[in-house]
Amino acid sequence: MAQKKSADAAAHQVSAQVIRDLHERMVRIRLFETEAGKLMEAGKLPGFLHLYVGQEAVAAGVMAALRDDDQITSTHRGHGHAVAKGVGLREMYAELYGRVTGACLGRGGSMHINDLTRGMLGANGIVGAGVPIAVGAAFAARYKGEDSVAVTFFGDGATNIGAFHEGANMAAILGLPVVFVCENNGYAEFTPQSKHMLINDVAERAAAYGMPSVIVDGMDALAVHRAATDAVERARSGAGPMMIEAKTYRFFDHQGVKGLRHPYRSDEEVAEWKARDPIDLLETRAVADGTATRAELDDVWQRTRDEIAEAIAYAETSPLPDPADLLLNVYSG
Ligand SMILES: Cc1ncc(C[n+]2csc(CCOP(=O)(O)OP(=O)(O)O)c2C)c(N)n1
Ligand SMILES: [Mg+2]
Repeated sequence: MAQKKSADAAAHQVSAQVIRDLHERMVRIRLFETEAGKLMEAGKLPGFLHLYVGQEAVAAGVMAALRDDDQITSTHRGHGHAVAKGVGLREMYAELYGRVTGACLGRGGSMHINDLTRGMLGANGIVGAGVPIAVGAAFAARYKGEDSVAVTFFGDGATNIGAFHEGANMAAILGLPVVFVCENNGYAEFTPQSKHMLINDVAERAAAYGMPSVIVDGMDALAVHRAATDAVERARSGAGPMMIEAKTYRFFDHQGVKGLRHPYRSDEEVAEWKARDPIDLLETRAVADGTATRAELDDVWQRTRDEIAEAIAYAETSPLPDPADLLLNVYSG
């Protein structure tokens, strides 16, 4: 089955508009996450926080290739996908705070953020569980005669889970419009990939289901965007599912902000990946080729900072759910 290394992203001809779009999505994710991390450190957020910082090019590159009516499923590390798909920052922060104005009315927290109106079918605390949901969404779209595509994001570790294999096989055999996006950050919690599978490239697993795959530099938003554009077009045209494996890295720990006392990653390894910060890479390229000036890029950061400060204030001043409503919305029908 075809499996190819992605061609040089520089050969990917995109408009200045797309580059600005990718940049804006990545900055929104970065600032959303770093501020969420500070709130967690300050003891303001209940629950867990799996930060997405470092992996922004994947969410941005894929989402910029989607239409609004395309649908996605996400993971326990899902804020980046939600932000990039256009879920409101106010509703997201309010959910992290457990407030009634949150995306799940304050009942779900970080790992359940969803917004069906934006095609965000949900983060998911069960590793691998988003895969069959996306397959079902793609089946439903085709059944209804719609031409939307479903994208499922999952980690390297998730590809050891049965749900991934069942979903991949079913999508392939039914020729469904699903794009499988593996965000290979090299670790499942604290276990390096070499200790949880015997292959280097998760993309090899696609071949077992007769699905083509491509491997991309997950720190390069343009490379991801190129691969996603191809895979989405292919799926939408009826040619079936495809897998993209994006090699990436998370800059924070598996969960939370502080590093472990006994680090499982060397300082050198972390520094090497941070030197390829996906936002720096795109900004350097954009300034060098004249797509944007430094002042224009700085303006994006400032506008986003203001928007985020406003969203946090909204969340903080929102009420907690009323205990009398405890049994409401427990089941979905
Ligand atoms: C079914 C299931 N098994 C185990 C866990 C505990 N767990 C949470 S995240 C995680 C690692 C997932 O690794 P990966 O898929 O690579 O995602 P990453 O955290 O690297 O983004 C595990 C084992 C879980 N949440 N669900
Ligand atoms: Mg991982």
